[in-house]
Amino acid sequence: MDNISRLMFVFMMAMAYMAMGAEAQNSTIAPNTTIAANATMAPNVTMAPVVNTTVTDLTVNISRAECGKTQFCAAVPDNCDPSVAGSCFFVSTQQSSGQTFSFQLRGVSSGYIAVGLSTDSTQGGNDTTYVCANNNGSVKFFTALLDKGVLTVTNTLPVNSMKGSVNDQIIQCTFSATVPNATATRSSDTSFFLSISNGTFNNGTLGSPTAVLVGDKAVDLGNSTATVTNSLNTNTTTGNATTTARPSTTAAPSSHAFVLQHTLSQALLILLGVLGMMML
Ligand SMILES: *[C@@H]1O[C@H](CO)[C@@H](O)[C@H](O)[C@H]1NC(C)=O
Ligand SMILES: *[C@@H]1O[C@H](CO)[C@@H](O)[C@H](O)[C@H]1NC(C)=O
Ligand SMILES: *[C@@H]1O[C@H](CO)[C@@H](O)[C@H](O)[C@H]1NC(C)=O
Ligand SMILES: *[C@@H]1O[C@H](CO)[C@@H](O)[C@H](O)[C@H]1NC(C)=O
Ligand SMILES: *[C@@H]1O[C@H](CO)[C@@H](O)[C@H](O)[C@H]1NC(C)=O
Ligand SMILES: *[C@@H]1O[C@H](CO)[C@@H](O)[C@H](O)[C@H]1NC(C)=O
Ligand SMILES: *[C@@H]1O[C@H](CO)[C@@H](O)[C@H](O)[C@H]1NC(C)=O
Ligand SMILES: *[C@@H]1O[C@H](CO)[C@@H](O)[C@H](O)[C@H]1NC(C)=O
Ligand SMILES: *[C@@H]1O[C@H](CO)[C@@H](O)[C@H](O)[C@H]1NC(C)=O
Ligand SMILES: *[C@@H]1O[C@H](CO)[C@@H](O)[C@H](O)[C@H]1NC(C)=O
Ligand SMILES: *[C@@H]1O[C@H](CO)[C@@H](O)[C@H](O)[C@H]1NC(C)=O
Ligand SMILES: CC(=O)N[C@H]1CO[C@H](CO)[C@@H](O)[C@@H]1O
Repeated sequence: MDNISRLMFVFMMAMAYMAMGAEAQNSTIAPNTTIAANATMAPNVTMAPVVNTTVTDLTVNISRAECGKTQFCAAVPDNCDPSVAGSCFFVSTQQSSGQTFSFQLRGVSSGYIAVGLSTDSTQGGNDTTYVCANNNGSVKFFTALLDKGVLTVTNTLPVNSMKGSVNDQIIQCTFSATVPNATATRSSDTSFFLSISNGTFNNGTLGSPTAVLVGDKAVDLGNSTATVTNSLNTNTTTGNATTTARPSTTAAPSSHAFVLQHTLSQALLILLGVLGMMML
């Protein structure tokens, strides 16, 4: 009897060990458990990729050659050509994958130009804004949130591959950005009310943006054949910020925490089982 239960105990311990081993092996395959461990403490924190604020020189003029083909475009005046001198504000987006897009932005300003993504028709309420500023003749890139007519620089939004050029008052920049999930617009995760604006950049401070284009409807940035009408053409309303419920850009951190809990509770169950067997 004693030997049998001892054998059973060894057997069960081996089983438990193997089970834990298998789970552990699996969790090493799964990405970045260190983030997951911390994520239980801060489940809401945006898991932004490494933000590289280095801006390299853009040596070509942005063009509208791919508009309607591979890129969604918006411009003021309508369909203006950004590749030649003159007052043309232009933005294009091309989907790389999922929520990640290549952006091209071009406009006229002594300070900065910016493209904003809003999930509602009102500008503000912490709209994601990508800013390209003329910093003594070269482009300085910012990510910012627009609320109540004020840009708050965060530089935490996931962007990379920034390029830029300044030619007198013509500012151009290109970058890759992972846009937030536009849950509020429903039709698509990548549909936004798009805006283009400019403003002053003095002593490193972004002045309040002046809208040049505000989209009349939410457009899917990944739909190259979509078009946007500038609602400022007919009606110049200054966007007064309204407080709207905004989807928080959450990472999906809980799965690892779950695996960890799962493993622990399973090990506990097995141990309890072994203990139970020993009592018999
Ligand atoms: C690893 O996890 C996946 C899903 O999370 C599961 O399908 C698979 O069976 C697991 N493998 C092992 C060895 O536990
Ligand atoms: C959790 O993250 C915070 C800041 O993000 C850091 O200061 C802290 O050391 C982290 N804790 C662990 C256990 O990794
Ligand atoms: C995010 O965190 C805030 C408080 O920090 C909380 O009120 C909110 O419910 C959280 N949202 C999600 C989606 O977890
Ligand atoms: C940032 O980007 C520039 C140009 O793309 C690159 O040369 C540099 O190594 C990057 N820095 C880091 C820390 O990734
Ligand atoms: C590029 O843009 C600049 C400034 O807008 C303009 O002066 C120049 O002629 C353009 N180059 C070409 C090749 O169109
Ligand atoms: C913004 O663009 C408008 C229209 O081209 C221009 O009149 C204004 O001077 C620009 N703002 C700045 C700060 O350069
Ligand atoms: C915008 O963000 C700031 C700082 O996170 C917060 O204090 C403010 O309430 C937010 N505004 C809206 C409308 O969500
Ligand atoms: C965006 O959010 C919606 C609703 O929460 C969800 O169904 C969808 O899978 C999310 N999309 C992405 C790409 O995260
Ligand atoms: C910029 O800063 C300098 C010195 O700090 C100050 O004299 C100047 O008035 C500032 N300019 C603006 C436009 O704020
Ligand atoms: C793209 O936009 C066009 C024009 O608005 C529309 O007809 C088409 O259905 C859209 N395509 C998708 C996949 O949403
Ligand atoms: C703008 O449009 C709104 C309704 O769409 C209207 O009530 C308002 O009078 C218009 N403003 C101007 C300046 O035309
Ligand atoms: C397994 C895995 O995906 N590890 C990644 C964890 O995150 C670092 C930096 O963010 C990556 O370099 C690793 O590849």
